[in-house]
Amino acid sequence: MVVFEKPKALADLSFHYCPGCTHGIVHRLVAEVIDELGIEGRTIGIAPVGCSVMAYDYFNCDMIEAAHGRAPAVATGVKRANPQEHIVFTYQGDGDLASIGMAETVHAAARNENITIIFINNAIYGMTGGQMAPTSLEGQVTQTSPYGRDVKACGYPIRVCEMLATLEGPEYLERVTVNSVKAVKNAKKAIKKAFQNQIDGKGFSLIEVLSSCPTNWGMTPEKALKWIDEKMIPFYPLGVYKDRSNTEGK
Ligand SMILES: Cc1ncc(C[n+]2csc(CCOP(=O)(O)OP(=O)(O)O)c2C)c(N)n1
Repeated sequence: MVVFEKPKALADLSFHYCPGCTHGIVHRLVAEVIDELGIEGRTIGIAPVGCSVMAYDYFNCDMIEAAHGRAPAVATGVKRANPQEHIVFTYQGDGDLASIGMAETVHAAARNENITIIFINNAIYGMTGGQMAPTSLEGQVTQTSPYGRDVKACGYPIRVCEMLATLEGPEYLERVTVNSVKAVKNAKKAIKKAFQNQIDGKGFSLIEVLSSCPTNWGMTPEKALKWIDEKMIPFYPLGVYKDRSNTEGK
């Protein structure tokens, strides 16, 4: 009896990500969801710039490369070109989504574009060597904040889900993580719902995944997973920030 196999939506390749990086886990979850929803033939992924730039090698569905931060704009075009058939997701880092691409993110959310966004928040610019990101925490040591992020000089970290939740547009916003088995299961549920929303025509869904970057955080993979619990979650609480379909208690 087969109890465990690679999702069909993932290519039969080894990931190039650093040891302990959680990009691979999230790739797998997205691929499992594509398999389970039976949408591989109609799914198009948009990977912009950052460590996920090689994602098109790993997913078996069609993939498009977007300029840094511009994935929601490209996704908008691809989705609107054939809204019945195309299932479109973007896969973006925090430097990408919350810095250079913040305008695209906010306006796609405000328009309630019927797309799915997977937002990898690892609190740092991974691919370029660990510079401060818009989501780097106060006091966090990075290549460009060697004495720790000084909010007087660099501003405060941005909480994307909370900010987007102030807009009327978005259908569904949830923040999850993948640093434990329980968390991974929950992340998959959220990612599946975000794709299902699109299939049901409900609109803009964004799943923020608190992720690790042991290489640029200068930690072991194990310590990095603990750092998510100890440092990231207190500032970026997990949970659903908006779910228009859930009218319970309203
Ligand atoms: C227009 C443009 N500006 C800057 C860069 C350089 N650049 C490449 S990746 C990156 C940061 C990516 O960080 P993030 O989005 O957080 O993703 P991660 O690598 O951490 O997964 C930057 C600034 C670029 N490729 N294109």
